[in-house]
Amino acid sequence: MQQTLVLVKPDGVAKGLTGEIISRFEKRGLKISALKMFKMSVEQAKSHYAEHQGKSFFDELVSFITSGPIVAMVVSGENAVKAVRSMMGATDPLNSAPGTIRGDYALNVANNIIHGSDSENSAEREINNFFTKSEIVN
Ligand code: IDP
Ligand code: MG
Repeated sequence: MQQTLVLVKPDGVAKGLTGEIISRFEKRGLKISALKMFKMSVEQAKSHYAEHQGKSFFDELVSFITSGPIVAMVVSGENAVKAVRSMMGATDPLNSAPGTIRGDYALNVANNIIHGSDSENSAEREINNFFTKSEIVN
C-alpha cells in the first residue's frame, strides 16, 4: 500500500473540478485518507517546490500556487504514486493524453490543475509538509 500527495491547484478549485478529480481516484479504487482545503503559505510553497528553486518559472509557480484556495489530499492504494501520476497526464497539458486529468481540463503548463508526488520519497516529504499523522486515516 502506498500513499501519495495530491493537490487540486487554485485553477482546479476555481473551475469546480475538485469533485470530478476525487471521483476519478475513487472509481479507480484508490482511497482518500486525508483531505483539506486551505490557502498555501509562501513558506509552504517554497518548501513543497524546493527542487525547482532557481528555475526560471519558480517565482511564477510560488505566486500561482499561493494565489487561491487549494484542496490537498492523501491518496492511498496499491501503487498509488504511479497510478495517480498516470491519471494526471504529462506536466505540459499540450502533451497530456486525452482521458488524463490535465489532457481533459488544462491547456497551459503553468495552470495544469493538479499536483501528484513523483516518487515514494517525495510523497513522504510532501505529505509531512501539509498533514500531521493524526489527520491521516488508515
Ligand atoms: P509535475 O507537476 O508534472 O511533477 P514538475 O516538473 O515537478 O511537474 O513542475 C512542477 C510544476 O511547475 C508543474 O506542475 C507546473 O505547474 C510548473 N511548471 C513546470 N514547468 C514549467 C514551465 O516551463 N513554465 C511554467 N510553469 C512550469
Ligand atoms: Mg513534480
